[in-house]
Amino acid sequence: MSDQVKAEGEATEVDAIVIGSGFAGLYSIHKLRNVDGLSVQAFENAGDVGGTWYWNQYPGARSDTEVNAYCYSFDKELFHEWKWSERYPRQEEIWSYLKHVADRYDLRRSIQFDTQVESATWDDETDRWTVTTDDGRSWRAQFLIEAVGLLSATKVPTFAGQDRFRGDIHHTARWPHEGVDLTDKRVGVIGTGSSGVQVISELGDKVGELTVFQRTPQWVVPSKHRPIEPGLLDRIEKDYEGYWHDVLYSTTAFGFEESDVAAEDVPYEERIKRFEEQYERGGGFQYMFQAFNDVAVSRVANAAATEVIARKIRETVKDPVTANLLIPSDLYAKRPLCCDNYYETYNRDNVELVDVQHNPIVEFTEKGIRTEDGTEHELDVVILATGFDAVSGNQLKIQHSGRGGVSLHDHWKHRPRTHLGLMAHGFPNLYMIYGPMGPFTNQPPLHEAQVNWVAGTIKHVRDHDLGSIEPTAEAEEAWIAESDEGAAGTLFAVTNSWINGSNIPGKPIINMFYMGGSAAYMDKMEAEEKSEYRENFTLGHAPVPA
Ligand code: N01
Repeated sequence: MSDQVKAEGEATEVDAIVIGSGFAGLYSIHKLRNVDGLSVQAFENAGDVGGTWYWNQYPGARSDTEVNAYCYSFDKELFHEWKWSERYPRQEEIWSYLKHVADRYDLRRSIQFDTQVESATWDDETDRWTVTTDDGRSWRAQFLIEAVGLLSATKVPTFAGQDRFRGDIHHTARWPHEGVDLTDKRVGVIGTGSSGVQVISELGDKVGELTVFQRTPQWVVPSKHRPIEPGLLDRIEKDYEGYWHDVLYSTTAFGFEESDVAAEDVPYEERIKRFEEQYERGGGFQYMFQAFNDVAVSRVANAAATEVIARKIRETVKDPVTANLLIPSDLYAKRPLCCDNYYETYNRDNVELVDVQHNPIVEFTEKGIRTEDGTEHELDVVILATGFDAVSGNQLKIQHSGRGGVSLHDHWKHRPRTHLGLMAHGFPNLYMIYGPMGPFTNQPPLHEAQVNWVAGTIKHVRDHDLGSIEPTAEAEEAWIAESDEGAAGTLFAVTNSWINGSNIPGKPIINMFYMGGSAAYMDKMEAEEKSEYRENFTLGHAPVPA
């Protein structure tokens, strides 16, 4: 089919609508339009492609996944021709890569930028979604692919008196593209997750004064950033399919060898020794999954992992009071993070750590931030590194009306509900790339795998003229039960973070991931495909063909 759109009534009709143009959205457009020949219209609320890497231009932003697994795999030529310069590339480099991909595969002509999709309404008679955008237009398509980002809807807390602050306030994930001159400024950072840790480590020696408002410390290991291992990318090219197969058929899809040894099965001294060695090699997911295989499930393994990090914090941070404040009291069971120079930053004379767990922020003043002890911290700029309404946040910004007029808000009132983290019962032909109860893994390889699976279902529906595909209520229920059971066996389930929604006041605190690992997840998708979607889906209005 051609790439042209055809007008029908007031809405413009295409085969598929894609929302988002980050890693997943760009590949969706390429796969459906360039490879499978569908007409595709994409919408992007940003001014350019890039998704996360468009928005997160804060100082110090970089990937904490090694780049050999943080890129596309679908085209070996692309892999060969793009020369990454760093093991953990900076935001600028990843954004350039995604812009290059958009140009190389001529994707921009299908994307309308600066456009927010406001609603999506399913029509059972015609098997079409009608999508409205904030420019007042309507679009129709049989298939709707939402690649709206797992960590994209920002969490922006409002503090008393915030409006009267005379300085500037910037969220890390909405960082001004023209940059912010922080030279010699008095800068406050609220939040010490991945974003905060990166920004703090970057700014220590660049600003006048840095005040870190920490509510909950996180376990940080160094990334041990270094150039890409010489010859690594060439070696990957020599067995390209084998390499990507191994990435996908691992637990985390991070592209490193994962341990098959349980820390619980080795003596204490051996446990500590291995974590010490792993700490020196650097990398957050590596620290959690490369030394041993039970850090996320065993309290014994977890305690050994944190014992080593706590010791390193004490060795690194000269002031013992500050060191103690930086040592978490909870488990090592948030999304593991890594950053060089983080704890060292607190040894600088111009850096102050304020413990807002025990001495909370009371208000913003004209000059800065006042904490409960009465101290007014004078600031020129406040950086909110306060994170995201993760996983379901962006999906719920769109007003979905599914079969029978049921809204996604209602369907997800008590919790997000999906089958495979991809589709929801009552919402035919709607695909959520990396939606709730999707796999807890490195994302780009799984984005591709999910989009390929989606394309397979679309082909099946079109080839058999079925009109629509949708998971059954039973399949959705079973997937939630399986995901919850798997997650309940992990320590993530008992640790507060965005992973279970506990960072957003009022959001249901509930499992939002399939924790069975990438390989098991791939098997699940393949099984659906092999059964021609007969087991867990309703195909069209008719009973599933025998
Ligand atoms: O967000 P977070 P993030 N008052 O939710 C604090 C990915 N990512 O943007 O824990 C005071 O982890 C909050 O404190 P608390 C990655 O997957 C990747 O840093 O709620 N503090 C916490 O310290 C990551 O896991 C990369 O007590 C408040 C912080 O803000 C995910 O994004 C880089 C507060 C939020 O931490 C999210 O990371 C960046 C308040 N009212 C992000 N509200 C890389 O690849 C929140 N906080 C490297």
